Amino acid sequence: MNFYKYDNVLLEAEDGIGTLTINRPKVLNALNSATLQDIGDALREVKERQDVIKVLIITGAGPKSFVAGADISQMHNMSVVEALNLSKLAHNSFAEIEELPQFTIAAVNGFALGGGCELASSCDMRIGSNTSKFGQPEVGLGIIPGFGGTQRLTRLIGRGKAKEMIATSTMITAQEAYRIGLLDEITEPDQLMDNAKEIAKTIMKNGPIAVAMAKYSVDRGADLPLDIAIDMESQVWAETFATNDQSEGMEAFLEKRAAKFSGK
Ligand code: DAK
Repeated sequence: MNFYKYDNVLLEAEDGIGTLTINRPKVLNALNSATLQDIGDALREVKERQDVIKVLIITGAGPKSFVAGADISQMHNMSVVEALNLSKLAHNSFAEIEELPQFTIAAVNGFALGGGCELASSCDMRIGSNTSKFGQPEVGLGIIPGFGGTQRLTRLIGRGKAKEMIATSTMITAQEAYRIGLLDEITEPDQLMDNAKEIAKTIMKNGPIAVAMAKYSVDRGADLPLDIAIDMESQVWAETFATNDQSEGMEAFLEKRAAKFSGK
């Protein structure tokens, strides 16, 4: 097992699966600027270490919380300039999650509020324990979701539900999050990480370049008009024929054996 240690996050890698744990359990893993900085640094490490991290799981330390939002004690007397700097830090990190070539899974082990819900929404999929809770409480603090919540959440669950969650600022249960499409799976709390790792292993059986290109195609295409998106998909699809993984995947099928992908 490899460990990359930062002050506020832990990055571990085992059997190709990376786990990034937001590690401030005393404040329910609230995001201050140092933590956002650490997340950004860890993500750059993840991107560079595709040899040891094929899929990334993001979770929170402790039994109670994934991330209970931005750190209110740091935020409450911020100036506009400080708010802008914090905003850039967060936007960069959350965009880096989306742009990682590796598939990302949020394993939501408790509260995912404000910036926590936004962090989970930046991942490729979300699984949650049946005790997890989601919410965008910002308007109750006199601000609006500012780490992409009015945008990514809307794309995940639709305008009506997103506006309801944001304007009421009430928490929803894991079951409700599953019903509206915010959670992709629900598990018992003690099975959450095992379940996330099982999903990661299933993904890792496939061609890593194809997984990265499929992720890219889904994300890029989602905001384009359909005809342009289909064009883009054609290009990306054709590019897979430049990879060894494509020859190996198809030869393995024809030879009735399991493919051995090299990621080249
Ligand atoms: N920030 C700082 N400390 C927090 C925190 C947070 N978000 N959430 C919890 N804590 C701390 C509590 O103060 C408490 O500390 P001590 O009193 O023990 O020192 C400890 O964590 C345990 O929390 P509780 O005692 O409150 O635990 P409970 O089980 O009673 O309640 C709770 C759990 C999650 C319901 C409650 O802690 C809570 O309501 N927390 C706040 C949730 C929240 O409103 N989060 C912030 C959402 S706003 C930006 C863009 C976006 C944002 C900011 C800036 N820019 C563009 C610059 C994002 C904003 C947000 O995320």
